Amino acid sequence: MPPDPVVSCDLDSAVTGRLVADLRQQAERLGFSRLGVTTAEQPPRHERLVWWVGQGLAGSMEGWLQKHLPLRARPDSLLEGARSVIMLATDYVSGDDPHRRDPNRGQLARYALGDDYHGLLRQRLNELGAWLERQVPGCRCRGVVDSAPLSERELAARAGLGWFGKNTMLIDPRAGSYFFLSGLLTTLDLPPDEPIKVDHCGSCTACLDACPTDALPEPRLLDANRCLSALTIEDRGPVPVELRSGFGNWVFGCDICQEVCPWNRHAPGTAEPALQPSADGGTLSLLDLLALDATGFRARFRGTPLLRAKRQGLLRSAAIAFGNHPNPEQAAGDSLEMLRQRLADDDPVIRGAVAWALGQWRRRSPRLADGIVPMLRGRLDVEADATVRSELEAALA
Ligand code: B12
Ligand code: SF4
Ligand code: SF4
Repeated sequence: MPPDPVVSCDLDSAVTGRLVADLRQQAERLGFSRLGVTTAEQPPRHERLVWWVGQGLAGSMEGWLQKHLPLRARPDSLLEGARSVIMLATDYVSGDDPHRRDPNRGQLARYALGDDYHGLLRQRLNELGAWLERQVPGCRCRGVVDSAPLSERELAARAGLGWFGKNTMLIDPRAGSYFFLSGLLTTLDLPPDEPIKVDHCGSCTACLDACPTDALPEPRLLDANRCLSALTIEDRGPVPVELRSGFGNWVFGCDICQEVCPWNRHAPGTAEPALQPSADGGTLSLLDLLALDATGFRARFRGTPLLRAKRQGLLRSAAIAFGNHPNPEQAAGDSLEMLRQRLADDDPVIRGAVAWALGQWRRRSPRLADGIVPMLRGRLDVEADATVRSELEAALA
């Protein structure tokens, strides 16, 4: 079948001015917080993205990002004849959990407290695209929310939705950085918005100073090999030992470089029901997490962003968070028995993380050490996996 003809949608400036004003209203009605328009030309600093991936700074996402670099350079490759990209911001922060600093509980990134945002934003993008296609018959639209290789942050910066903070987040001077981005490509030629030219970070370095794993070695440069967000959500396998203490009690994502940012003090937040925290609030009991088997994990997190970490990732991070507990004797109670059970988990990555956590407790509490050492030795007697054996030996050393 021949491809659809590319319908040129040149409108006169008075008509596009009215159309964009109506588009803003329609986007707001659908629940988007802000909107900016840019051209479908190559995103600014695309060469910087190529350099970043080439330097190995993308961590485990390197293969995926590398493969799509040519498409990222050409937004119009995602929709034939695309001339504009409408970038949309959706605020997501929703109250706060008073138990965030409770070391018996695991912290979740604020974006992940409610349902998976992809479904919500996709539905809104589809509605906005359908609305636009009705206004200008012949024009075509395609919505993207992490679903296609679009440099969302770069395009949103060019569309005036924020400036790049030193933490690499896009920050809106009125709304901070707790917002999702999504894009609507269109064949319409819409007047682009102006980017923000001022660097509002000034001399502040709060995010660089606060990052617990030094994942921001210099302003606007992130090393995904060290970022807790990548380590807890994307990465599989054992976490490098030297980064484990930086986890604190984060088990899914990390917001530290946003929490310390002064521009987030007045983040507007959202009342959207789908983005509100589930019954547990913004944290999860570490003990409950470690109790989950494969079926329990799927049932508990179906429809939420947490599924992405898989059981291995979430339980591995929960074990590391237990290992970082400042008062193991207070935590021990039921948790020590749970850690003993997980030392025999089917997944070697979870077994390894549990061995590390027990080693941390053993070192910090001579009282607990009496029970922990035989536990570790008993496991070492039967353990066949070489990596887990090294973890057990290190925990006993
Ligand atoms: C890969 C990815 C990650 C990776 C890498 C993050 C990163 N900083 O690159 C990991 C897994 C670590 C990650 C983490 C997070 N992510 Co993420 N991630 C993405 C994704 C899929 C691609 C980002 C990308 O292209 N990175 C490549 C690097 C090179 O880009 P960059 O760091 O942005 O670098 C640019 C700037 O630094 C800029 N730059 C460099 N120097 C200079 C100098 C000046 C003067 C200027 C102006 C600019 C500038 O140029 C670089 C090249 O583009 C996007 C979605 C998308 N499709 O775009 C979401 C996205 C960026 N992530 C998002 C979120 C919410 C997060 C987290 C907050 C989640 C969490 N709480 O755990 C953290 C934040 C960590 C952080 N500080 O960035 C949001 C960001 C929204 C916003 N307001 O910015 C996005 C847009 C997803 C979405 N659809 O909403 N993420
Ligand atoms: S998300 Fe956390 S680990 Fe990643 S750069 Fe920000 S503070 Fe550092
Ligand atoms: S914490 Fe300071 S340096 Fe970092 S992004 Fe916010 S304003 Fe910029």
